Parts: sequence; structure tokens; C-alpha cells
Amino acid sequence: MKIDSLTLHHISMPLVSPFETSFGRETGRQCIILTLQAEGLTGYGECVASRDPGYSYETSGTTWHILKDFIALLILGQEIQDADDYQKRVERIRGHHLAKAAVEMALWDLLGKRDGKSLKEMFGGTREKVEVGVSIGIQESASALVRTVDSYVEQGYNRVKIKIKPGREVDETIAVRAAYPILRLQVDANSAYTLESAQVLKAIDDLNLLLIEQPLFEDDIWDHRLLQADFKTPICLDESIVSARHARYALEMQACKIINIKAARVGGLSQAIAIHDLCQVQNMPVWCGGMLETGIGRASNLALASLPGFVLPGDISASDRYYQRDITHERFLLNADSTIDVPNQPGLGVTIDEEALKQFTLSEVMLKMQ
Ligand code: OSB
Ligand code: MG
Repeated sequence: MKIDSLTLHHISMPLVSPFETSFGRETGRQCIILTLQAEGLTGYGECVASRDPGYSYETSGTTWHILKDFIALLILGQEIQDADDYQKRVERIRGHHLAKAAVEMALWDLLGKRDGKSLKEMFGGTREKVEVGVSIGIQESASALVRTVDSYVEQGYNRVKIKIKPGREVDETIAVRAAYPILRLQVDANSAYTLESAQVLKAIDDLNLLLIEQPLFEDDIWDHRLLQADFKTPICLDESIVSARHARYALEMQACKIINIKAARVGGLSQAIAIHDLCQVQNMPVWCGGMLETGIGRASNLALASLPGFVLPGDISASDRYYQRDITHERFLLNADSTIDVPNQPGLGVTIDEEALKQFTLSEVMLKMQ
């Protein structure tokens, strides 16, 4: 499809409740929503980089720069066949996966709208609805955490992830496990430990957790291997897996037993699918991670998680867990069986609430071929 224009919207949306992780506390979320125009159609993409470089080195500022000053020049006015063609064009830009992935998402939306196919159909997804859980930030105390878990369990989530950091893990995890002996429970450290300090996690190794997510440094697959050899609980990698190549390293090194797939972190949906395929062949369970997405990114995550290798519940909660007002007209609801329906309309299958998008926009730029 010949790309006529790229528009970037830097937006800021209030979260229904603050989200605290080992790398910081967010009361709102910034991201970039982008639109691609081609053949009279509009494709939407969400760039999940946050305001601060806490989860990733990329931020809303760096992604704006990379999208506007580099990626735009490689796609505007160009005839782009598909996601692989797009990835070849941006190959010369090193890193910056979150920026690259956002355009690939918009391209899939365009291709689907042109062909009358949903992302799920294009990916070969096999599920109409996907199992989901909720990711809970660090709370004031262990008892406050249990109360927060109570409210999500009441809403119907049957898989819970709690964020941990040094000093805020053992009592918290023990308290939730005591209150919920058989709940599907997992923890996420976002790289807050070293091989030495991670020894404290031995105290939660017997709690029958589904997994311990990314305890060590993001660039350290090797030490995760050493840690996994020492732990009964499966280690799951998030930040460390930035490509299918890294997934292969982790598999070969036995650095983890589970992988969290985020399309943005690996540079796009096509690479996410490649990791899914590799893990499926190798019998490595995968699940779909989240980045507090708007309805746009959530639709993309649901389509990805409809692939058969996503055997564990995703961090894809209902819209009301994140935002009072979203930028899509569609709001995603939690079904009674802790699932969310996969969109089945062409492309991402969502429509934009232009008024909401305008309300949340901090700055906007439209780029066209000169
Ligand atoms: O590590 O999985 C993570 C949110 C922002 C950055 C990193 C992570 C998260 C989450 C939230 O855990 C998952 C969600 O979108 O519900
Ligand atoms: Mg994580």
C-alpha cells in the first residue's frame, strides 16, 4: 500500500489508579498514537513507550524523534507490501523496537481493512476469546495488596500478577497466597534484583507460583540461567527477550521456562509471531504481556493472544481496569470465565473516539511526502 501520510499524537491519559512497579509510579500514562493514511484508508498504531525510561530506554520523546525523523522518511510515499517489507526498510535503524512496532501495528490495521480481514484471521489465530489476568502494582502494605486482589477476584479475574521489588516481595506474596491458596498467582520484578539479592525470592519459591517474571537485568540472559537452575518456580523473561534470536538463546541456555511476548518490545507483531512459532515448536509456554495499552494496543494484544501457543493468561485486562475514558469507542469487557473477546472486525477491529483522542492530545504532527 502506498503510504500517503503519518500523523503522530502524543497523548496523556489518567489511569483509574496509580501503577507502581520496581522502576517507578505512574498516575497517568503517556504514549504516542499514530495514524497511517493509504489508499483512502486509515490505520492506527500505538507506541507504548512511556514518559520515563523505566521499563525500556525508549520514551515518548525518543520514539517521537525516531518516528518523525527516521521511520517516516523510509515509508512516506513508498509502496509497502506487508510487515516483512516494512521491517526490511527499517532494518538500518538500530534498536528502537517500540517505535518500529507502532508503525507495523498501523500497517496491519491498514492491510486488514483493505482485505476485509481481522488481525486474528491474518495471524491464524484460533481463539474467539482469550484467557486474561490482571497486573497489580505495588500497594501500600501487604494487607492493602490483599484487599486490591480481593476486588479483582470479585470482578472475575482468575489469574493475578503482583509487582514486586526488593523489600516488598516476601510478606506481600505470602499474604496473597494465604488469602488465596489456589489462585493462579505470579510475580513481576522488572529487573530489580541481582543474582545475589534474588536469593530472598527463595522464600516464595514454595508458594506454587505460576512464574517469577524478569527478576534480573534486562541484558542478562546468562544469570537468569543460573537462577533458574536454582529455583523450582519457572522463571519467565520479559525485558530480556527483544527478538526471536534472544528467544532462541534463552531456550538453548534454559534461562527460563516461560516467555512473556510483547509485540512492541520485539519490534513488531511479525517478530512476536515468530517468537510464538519458535516457542511452540520447542514446547516453551508463552503469554501476552501488556503495557497499559489504550483500546488500540489492547485490540492488537488480543489478536496476538488468539494464537494457539499462548497457553497462559495474558496481561490484557478489561478497559475499566485502566481508563475511565478510552480513545476507542469499543470497551473491552471481562467475561465471567476470565476471558476477553478477540475483535473480529477488519484490521484491529476498533474505531477511534476522535473527541477523546483530541482531549488527551498534548501535541500532534502530520508528516507527508514533500
Ligand atoms: O513488566 O509487564 C510489565 C506495565 C508497564 C510496563 C511493564 C509492565 C507492565 C505491566 C502491566 O505489568 C500489564 C498490563 O498492561 O495490564
Ligand atoms: Mg513484565
